[in-house]
Order: sequence, then C-alpha cells, then structure tokens
Amino acid sequence: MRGCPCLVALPYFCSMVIDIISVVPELLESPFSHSILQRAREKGLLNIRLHPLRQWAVNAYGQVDDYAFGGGAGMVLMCEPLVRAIEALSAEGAYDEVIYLTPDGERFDQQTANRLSLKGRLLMICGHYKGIDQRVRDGWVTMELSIGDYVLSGGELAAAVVADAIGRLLPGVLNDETSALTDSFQDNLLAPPVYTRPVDFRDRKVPDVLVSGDHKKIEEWRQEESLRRTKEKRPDLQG
Ligand code: 6GU
Repeated sequence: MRGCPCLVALPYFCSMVIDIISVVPELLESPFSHSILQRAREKGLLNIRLHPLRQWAVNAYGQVDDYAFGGGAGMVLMCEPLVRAIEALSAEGAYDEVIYLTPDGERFDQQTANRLSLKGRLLMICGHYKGIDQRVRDGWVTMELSIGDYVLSGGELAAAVVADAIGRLLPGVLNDETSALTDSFQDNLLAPPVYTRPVDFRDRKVPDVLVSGDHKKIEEWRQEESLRRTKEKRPDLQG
C-alpha cells in the first residue's frame, strides 16, 4: 500500500542550474559571488554557470555579431553562435525554459520569480547591441523577460536581477530570519517598516508596540503598516 503523499519525504537536496550565455560574462561574476547567492552556490543549491558566447564565434576573430539587414545603427548577435551555444548546452540536459532578456519582453515580477524557482534547468541569453537575430527568438527562445520600462546596455544586469530573485527562493537558501514569505510583493503587499537598536536615535523613537513584547499586537501593527504603505506608495498593487 502506498503511504499518504503528505508523508513522502521531500528530497532534502534539490539543485537548480542556471546557465547564462553572454558576450561579456565578466559583468556577471560579482553579483553571484557574495552574500546569499554565493552561499547558495557553496551549499550546492544553485549552480550558476557563465558561458562566453565568443567560444561559439563564426570565425577566428571571435565574431558573434554583424550588421542589421536593411541598415540602421547597431550590430545584431548572429544566429549561428547563439544556436550552437544553445544546442551544445542543451546536450547536457533539456532546459525548462530558454529565456531571452530583452526590454520588449514580458515584465518580470515576483509571481514569475516564484514560478521559475520551481524549475530545474534554465538557460538565459543576454542580448547586446541591437539585440539578437529574430530567428533565434522564433525558434529557440521559450520566454522573453524585461525587468522594467527602461533600456539597459545589455541583458547581463537583467539576468543578474532575474537569477537573484529566483535563487533566493530555492529551498534552503534563506533561513527563518530571512524567509521569503515575508517579502514585499509575496501577498501583493509591501513589507512593513523595520527598526533595530537603539530604541531612541536622535529623538527618533522606535514605535512602542515593537518593544512591547506583545506578539499579537506586533503582528497586527505590521499588517496595518503593510496595508498603509501599500495604499500610499503602490495603490496599483491592491487593485
Ligand atoms: Cl531584459 N535588457 C535590456 N537590455 N534592457 C532592459 C531589460 C532587459 N529590461 C529592462 N531594460
């Protein structure tokens, strides 16, 4: 007889792979080499691998881009290096999503971060210059993400943002104190204000309730402050 599914032990070790293809992978080294994400990598929960696109260049000069057909300023990343990169990396195991970071993609938000954090293997492609050949988007990319309505000089900083938002959600990455459940946006509410010592700093006092020791009152206060903050700063979140 099979046991209740609730009693089946969850795998205590699950790891996500995020592969990132970029012309300037150096831009991505620092964001993943400190603090929470570095710890996640050391614990084996998150495996972020950077892949310089130039290793799949079309010639010995390391060419990966070319002029846009039809003219106009700016270079376009070519099909050949990108598709060779995608195929070479996919040979190790299929990706759940092949994500192209682009200002004309779907707006990245907490809900998308939550959804992507449940996947096992992600491939991110950072565009540069004028972007990548449309045929790669049509044939190989499964998801296009933008981190906001402004233009960055390349997809790398956006990839770092997306990978950070996903990585911190993986089981075991955050501890109780830093739990993602109390983040802003997890329930469409902004997080309440926080304070630390001293209780009185240049006549600015910590709200009495927070030092009262009354946990029920504190929880109520936090809930109210969350609502108040959201109404004031982001009324759009509450519909
Ligand atoms: Cl994903 N890429 C670039 N280059 N610029 C952006 C972006 C992405 N999201 C917002 N701006």
